Amino acid sequence: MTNQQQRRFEADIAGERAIEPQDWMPDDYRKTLIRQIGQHAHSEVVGMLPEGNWLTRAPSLRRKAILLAKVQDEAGHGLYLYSAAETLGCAREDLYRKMLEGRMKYSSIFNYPTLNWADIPVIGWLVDGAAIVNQVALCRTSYGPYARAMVKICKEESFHQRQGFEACVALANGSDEQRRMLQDAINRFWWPSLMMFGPDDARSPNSARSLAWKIKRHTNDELRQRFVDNTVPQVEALGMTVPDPDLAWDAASGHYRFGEINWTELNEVIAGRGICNHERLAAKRRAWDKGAWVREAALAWAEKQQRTDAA
Ligand code: FAQ
Repeated sequence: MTNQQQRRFEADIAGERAIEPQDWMPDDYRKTLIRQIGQHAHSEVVGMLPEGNWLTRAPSLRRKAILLAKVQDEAGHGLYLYSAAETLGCAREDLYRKMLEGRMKYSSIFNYPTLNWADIPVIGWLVDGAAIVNQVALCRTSYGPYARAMVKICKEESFHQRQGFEACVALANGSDEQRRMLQDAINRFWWPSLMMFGPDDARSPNSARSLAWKIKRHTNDELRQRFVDNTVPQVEALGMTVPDPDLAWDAASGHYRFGEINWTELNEVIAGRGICNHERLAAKRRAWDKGAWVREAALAWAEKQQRTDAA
């Protein structure tokens, strides 16, 4: 590294010019991006499992077609993100193996079970809703390939969130049993959705540096507050309630105040001791092993093509 390279990097960050793969960057900036983009990619592909669980049981052909499209979109998001991570010089297979071995994280939210149909609309609405709040901010992240991947991903997440809310409206307008199912799903997914934004700012070891490098554009607590402010009126519009006795509108600040998050629960889930951690990783390991023949066949085909092209 020369002083000139370091100065140019800092000037690009200060001047809001995207850092591109061929540009010089500090080692820790590269490592932070590989960690965050890698975890983000793993979340997308592990996130297919709770919803995939309901593909064969969606209540109508229309709901099934929408869910199938959504789950496929999540696979696509994973692929864009693995590609963005690869521009930083890491191998996709290496990242993926680390996730399978429990050496890389994925979002805590996907370690909760989907117990009944109402969980699927609620995931679309709350989980994709939380993801959008975080990802809209990441459209302005300082690393070019990550920011560009986010633009397309946000468009699709926005469709996911709307289809989720529309399916929630159908349940809210349905029978007493359907309304009970919807409230139960909100009760189970509300707090885990708030946990998606990470630990509070005082206990977020990566935030200060990621904010200075403009990898993150807002703190965990700022984005969590934005999500609560966006979402509480939607819960009310559905005629449902938020499972938080401390939730209150604070006119002075123009924000909702909410109760303390169960940080022990978040830490336990992140540490691999959530309800579904074992099940999720086992499913991904099984898929990896079963897919070995596809990877071998693709490699053999590529080698054959290369020989043909060279001849
Ligand atoms: N779960 O210092 P911080 C989706 C880890 S959306 C698990 O605050 P940072 C769409 C964190 O990695 C979900 N781990 O960390 C979809 C760090 O660990 P490390 C994915 C968590 O990075 C919808 C440690 O705790 N979205 O998939 C969580 O500055 C429906 C300390 O935390 C993204 O990944 C958590 N909730 O901020 C798909 C967005 N929170 O590596 C399918 C991009 C924190 O130091 C179906 N990521 N940790 O050991 C980010 O914005 C950031 O990485 C944060 C965490 C905000 C998640």
